[in-house]
Amino acid sequence: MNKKETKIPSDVLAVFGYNVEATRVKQNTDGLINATFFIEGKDSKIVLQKINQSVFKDAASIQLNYEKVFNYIQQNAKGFLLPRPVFTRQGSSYFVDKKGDFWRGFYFIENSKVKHFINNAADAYAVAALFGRLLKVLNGFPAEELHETIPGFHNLHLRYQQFTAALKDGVVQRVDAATQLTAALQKRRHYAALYDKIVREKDKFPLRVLHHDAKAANVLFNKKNDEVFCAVDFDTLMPGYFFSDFGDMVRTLACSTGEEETDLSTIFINREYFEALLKGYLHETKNILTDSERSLLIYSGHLLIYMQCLRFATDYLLGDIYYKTSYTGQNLNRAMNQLTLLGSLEKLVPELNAGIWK
Ligand code: GN1
Ligand code: MG
Repeated sequence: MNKKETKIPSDVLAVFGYNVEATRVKQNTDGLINATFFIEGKDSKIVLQKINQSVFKDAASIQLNYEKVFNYIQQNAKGFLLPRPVFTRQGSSYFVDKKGDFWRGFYFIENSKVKHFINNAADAYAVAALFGRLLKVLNGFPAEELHETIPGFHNLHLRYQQFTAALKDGVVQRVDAATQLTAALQKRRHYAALYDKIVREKDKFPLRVLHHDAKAANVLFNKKNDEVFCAVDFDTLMPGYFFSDFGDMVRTLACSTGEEETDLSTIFINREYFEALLKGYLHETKNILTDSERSLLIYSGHLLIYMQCLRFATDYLLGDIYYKTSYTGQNLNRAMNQLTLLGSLEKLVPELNAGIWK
């Protein structure tokens, strides 16, 4: 999918309480799925987003999930900061415009900034503790009450099937150009088998509420003291398994460089950050996770990086229908980047106990 500039219709601004003349609009180009804007009016600032409805087929379910969880946290974990949704004049947390586009907003958190990369282990610890706390504060929330905003989102079995189907039905030249990548992915099928085992053993691996996009760019830091403020982007908040958030943190915080890097020789897992993530996450979750979850936690990164690699590879094979791209071959490069990262993690955390993959 090619990146496109999006304009905000004036009725959308109006419904969220902004007057076109008195409002400053700036587009944020981060993010591979939704269109994001900073809106600054006379007395308030919000982040307004147009939800990608080919990815989120039932966009309202995102808002319903978020409202439930937001209210639950307000009542049960007051000090845990979350972005406050903006309600329209009609009292809804979203608006569907004449074209059918789906809009929603959050109040901007003053003095906040995003770090696409962290530069010390203390940040890794703090971000992991934040997502650990999220798991902890939602431990009593009934996971089954949440919609699966993207069905099968972190279902590695399904992601492997989609990849296999793309090898069969994908663009022929692309299938031919990616043989090195696809062979490496097929060789690592055991990660999908580990996922199957996790799903089968329901008592050992209970369904939980996870963020499902626990990456560096989805955390706000305080500009003044550099401390972690809160997590953002809860669109994929839904029922899932223990490995998702920790795995995405390994993928995006313990890596030497970002997923757009094409010089593969610069991509590796930083051991110090990996260990800090583990300490930070366990500090908050050790009394919540089951013994089985705790013992597999160090393989979360393997599962998530493998899944991300399958997803980029699948999108490349199918002709770039899901992720935004700005050049041909970008999804192939992203997949090669993730495969390299996975190779580095496999060296750092080898399969200590080969039995776990069975
Ligand atoms: C997408 O929307 P964004 O950029 O936060 C994707 C994640 C991927 C990520 C890779 C709904 O996240 O799952 O890990 O790109 N979100 C969706 O950068 O597919
Ligand atoms: Mg996201």
